Amino acid sequence: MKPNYIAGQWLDSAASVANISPSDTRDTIDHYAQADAGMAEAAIAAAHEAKAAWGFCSPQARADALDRIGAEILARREELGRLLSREEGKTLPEGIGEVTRAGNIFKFYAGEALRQRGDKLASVRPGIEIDVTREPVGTVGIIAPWNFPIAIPAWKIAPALAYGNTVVFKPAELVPGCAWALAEIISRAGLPAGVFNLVMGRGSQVGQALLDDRRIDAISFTGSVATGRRVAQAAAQRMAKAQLEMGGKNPMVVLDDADLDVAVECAVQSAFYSTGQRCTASSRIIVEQGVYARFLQKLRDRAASLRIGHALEAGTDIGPVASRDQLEQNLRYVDIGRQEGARLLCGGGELQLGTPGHYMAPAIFADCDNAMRICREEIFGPVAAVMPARDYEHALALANDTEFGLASGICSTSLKHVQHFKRHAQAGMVMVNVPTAGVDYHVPFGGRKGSSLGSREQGSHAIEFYTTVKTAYVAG
Ligand code: UN1
Repeated sequence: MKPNYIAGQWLDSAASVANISPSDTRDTIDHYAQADAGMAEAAIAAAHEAKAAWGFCSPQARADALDRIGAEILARREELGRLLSREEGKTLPEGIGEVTRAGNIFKFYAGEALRQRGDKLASVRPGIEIDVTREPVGTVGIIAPWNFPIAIPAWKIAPALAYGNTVVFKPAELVPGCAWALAEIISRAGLPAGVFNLVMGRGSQVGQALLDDRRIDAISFTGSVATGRRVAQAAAQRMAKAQLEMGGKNPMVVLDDADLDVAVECAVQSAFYSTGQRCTASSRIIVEQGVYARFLQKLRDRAASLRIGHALEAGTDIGPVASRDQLEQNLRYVDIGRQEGARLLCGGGELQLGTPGHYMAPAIFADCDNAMRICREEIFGPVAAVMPARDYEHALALANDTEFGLASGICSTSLKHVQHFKRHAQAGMVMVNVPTAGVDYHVPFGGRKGSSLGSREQGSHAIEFYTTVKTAYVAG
């Protein structure tokens, strides 16, 4: 059994869960300890105790630790990428890519630890000086989703540690493998005991303890809208700082003047790669009427060429769905789309392949209406809803007609439309002639409306969440 890591100790627990590959349900990766609320409490106490040791230490110590962690992740990217693909189901190149991203994130924040600046201002009163500095927010509870088993933990844990916070990390129940491997690397990086804690377990036990305990000063969460809402409510109840990344229903607009090969590639990558399991996936493809028929034909041909298969098999383009529950949800939405009158162009069914896994043929619905549930609710699977638009203005209106606002894409060669779209898309991120999914690691990530709450993740903007500002007045 792989144990939890609390107060610098590896701790077994009475309960454990098996980590099973979605590519082949006969393949058990390992068994992982399941903490109860008591163990979560012990981790919170340890992180709380360790606050001073880490919050006041030299930034050089933080930079060195983060650099060591990043270097080891990068050195082991093939091995960890394999583990990631095996447990989550994204393809091996995607898995290795994600691990590389995680390593780079730690390296980036190693540098950020040394770049903490403040402001010095003249007071309006004579003889007084003011300085404005940042301090760690304290102990951070990190709740991560299953679709990026190492990159999302990295982009929360690395800035938390860089800016001097202590951490209690609860990974998603479905993917403890990468979380455990990451914790094991962090455990050897020279942090004082209690600064970083791994608590694997159920949301109702471990997650709830993080929400309720006053010693958790801030909570960073990525996951579903429904859980996000509960996190926001619990945080507001006790005035804890919260940062939430939730769903998306991201549009990809294709105008008549687009390079259609680029547009089809952007659509296929955004909608289907990583099996559509990204909050940045394009699930609404809005196509101007002049190219509508041609675009659909090309999209269908390209989708037909995708190889669905075992995540670790060379040549696989799309791996399995991550779990049986998720596959069932996807199939339910395909039924809903049919009942709503959308035209199923291809895919949408479960596939039986050489190994028993959760395989699904990517689905393309044509002639969708933006009011349909398949255009309004996040499915989180390889299901694309294509709809026609009369002109650019209509396409923009459809793109913005959603309760979400994470990423918004456009494929066009018109500078005028691209510039207008960049300014008027109601989303935290705009992508022009590139897929909506697959972001850089050193720039802000986040959305508007129902997609996100709180300040941005990633890049130097992460400092907003992981620090608190102090204004000091000093009379000489
Ligand atoms: C990406 O598209 O590269 O859960 C990142 C998610 C997002 C991350 C997407 N928070 O899918």
